[in-house]
Amino acid sequence: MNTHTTINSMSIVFAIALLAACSPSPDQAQSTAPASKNGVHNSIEAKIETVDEPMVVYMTPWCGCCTVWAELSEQAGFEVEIREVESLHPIKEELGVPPAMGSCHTAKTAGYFIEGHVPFEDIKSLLTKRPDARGLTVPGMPIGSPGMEQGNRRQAFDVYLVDHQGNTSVYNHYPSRH
Ligand SMILES: [Cu+2]
Repeated sequence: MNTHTTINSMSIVFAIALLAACSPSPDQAQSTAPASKNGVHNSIEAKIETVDEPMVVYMTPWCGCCTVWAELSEQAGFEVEIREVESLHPIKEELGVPPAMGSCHTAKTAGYFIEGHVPFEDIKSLLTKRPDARGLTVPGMPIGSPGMEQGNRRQAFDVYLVDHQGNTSVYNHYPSRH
C-alpha cells in the first residue's frame, strides 16, 4: 500500500501546484473562493468597443481563471452571459471540442465554440472572417494568455481553429515573453 500512499501524496502536491495558477478541477472546489458574477457584470463600463455577437461562457463556479477571462472579455467589448455548470463535458461534446484540445472553460458565440483562454483579438478576427469551422481553442492553460497573467511572462502558445471534421490548424501563434 506504500505505492498508493506515494501516488496520493504526489497528486495532492500536483493539485496544490495547479491551484496556485487556476483550478479547473471540481476536487479543489472546497478550497477556492466562489466566482463573483457581480464582479463580471460591474466591469461593463470598462468597454472599449462593443462586439455585436453575445457570448455565453460555460464554467464551473470554482474556476478563478475562467472568471478572469470572462471579465476581460467584457472589457474587450463582448456581451457576456455566464452559465455555471457542474460539468463542462456535455457542452464540450455538443460543440465538438476535440477531447485532447480542451481547457478550463467553454464559450459559445455566433455558433462557434471558444475553448479556453483564447485572446480576444482572435475571437474578433473569427467573427469578422467567419470561417466554416467549429471554433477556436487554446488547449490547456498557458501562462500569459488572457486570464492566466503572471506579470509580463508568457509561455509560447498557439490558438487553433477546429474545422467541422475535427481537424485543427494553427490560427495564431503567441511567442514566449520573459
Ligand atoms: Cu483557465
